[in-house]
Amino acid sequence: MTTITSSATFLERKSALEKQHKTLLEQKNEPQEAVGNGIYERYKNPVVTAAHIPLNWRFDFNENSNPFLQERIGVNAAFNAGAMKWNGKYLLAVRVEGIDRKSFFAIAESPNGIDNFKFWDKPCVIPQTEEPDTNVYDMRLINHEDGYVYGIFCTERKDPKAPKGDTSSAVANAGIVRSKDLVNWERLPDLISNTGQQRNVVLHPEFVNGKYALYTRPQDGFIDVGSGGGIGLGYVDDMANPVVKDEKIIFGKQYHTIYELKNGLGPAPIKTSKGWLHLAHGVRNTAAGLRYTLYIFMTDLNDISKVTHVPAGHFMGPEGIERVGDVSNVLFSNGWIEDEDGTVYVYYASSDTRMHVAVSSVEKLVDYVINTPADTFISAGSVQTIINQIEKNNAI
Ligand code: M1P
Repeated sequence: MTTITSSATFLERKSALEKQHKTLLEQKNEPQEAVGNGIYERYKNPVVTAAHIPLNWRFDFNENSNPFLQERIGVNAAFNAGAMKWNGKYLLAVRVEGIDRKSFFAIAESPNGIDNFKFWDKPCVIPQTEEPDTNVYDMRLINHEDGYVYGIFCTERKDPKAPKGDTSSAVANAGIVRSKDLVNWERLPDLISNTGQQRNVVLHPEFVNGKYALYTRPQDGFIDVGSGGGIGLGYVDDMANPVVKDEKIIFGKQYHTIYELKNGLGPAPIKTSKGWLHLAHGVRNTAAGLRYTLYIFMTDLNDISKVTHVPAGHFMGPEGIERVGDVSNVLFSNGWIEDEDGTVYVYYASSDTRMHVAVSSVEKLVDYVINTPADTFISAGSVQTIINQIEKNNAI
């Protein structure tokens, strides 16, 4: 590591900064463990962090206006990225959060999906609706069969009904953009649904009976989902007039599970010969605050409202350094990529701070979702599940 003293010249600082940044971006990544769980391999280094943000977004490199080469625009975190393969490259639509608390989207691209992620020249410019977004985050990228790439994200604005003096209550809804080149985005109206607030809205990649199908997450308040919640499914005739009809909960929250308090869909599902594979997050409360873990479930190929398989417990929970960050004890994913050979890159963020990758395959994930025992919802049931496995092993 290059150490730079306070007496370093402008040029010395610039050269050291550039060297440090290049080293970070070109750092090779490798799997964490020699023998993992057989389901996925976590990779050692985060794939994108705040430190990956281009230097010219953060520093004014004019010595006259910035003689000390100070960082003028700070970045706090880079997390909750949508993902897709595009022109042979692995893209992440990263939620970049400035130190001013504002999140925005920026595309980072890698040649191999596991390292060497570099941001495109400029952050994404998202056109505004009549009522500007105060904050935008957590974009899902969906390559829909209608020929557009959709970006569905959360748009947050101050709650107009908040009592005077309440300067933090907000209203969350789904913002919608679409593009054919991922550079020029067309803004469509925000989602129109019957619930007060929506977050974690995802578009199904195929038409269902000629309609767009949207996974939703209705909620009563900004943080609390209230008495409703759960992962919903509804239909829209025209994305240019996104009125959700027939919204029904297909995966509700449930007592004493990892999705006891709330849940939400991650990226758009992957189609397999056995059903649609879904990645979601589940939230439970603990004495140390909310704990977010990732779980997987499968829905029927011909009836996407029917959940067919749900392994017990989490698919991934926060480990090691992942446990700590701006919002600790959180794993969140809104992006995965299925490669042509069936490899699946699961991009997940830890503790609202940084992005990681875990690598699996469609075959492994289907095996996991179908053959992992389901939750019995009581301790005695968990014990019986273990005894069944011991006896099966004894019989070999
Ligand atoms: O802080 C954890 C996550 O909280 C929200 O997710 P959810 O709506 O499911 O509770 C989002 O703000 C998400 O961005 C964040 O990572």
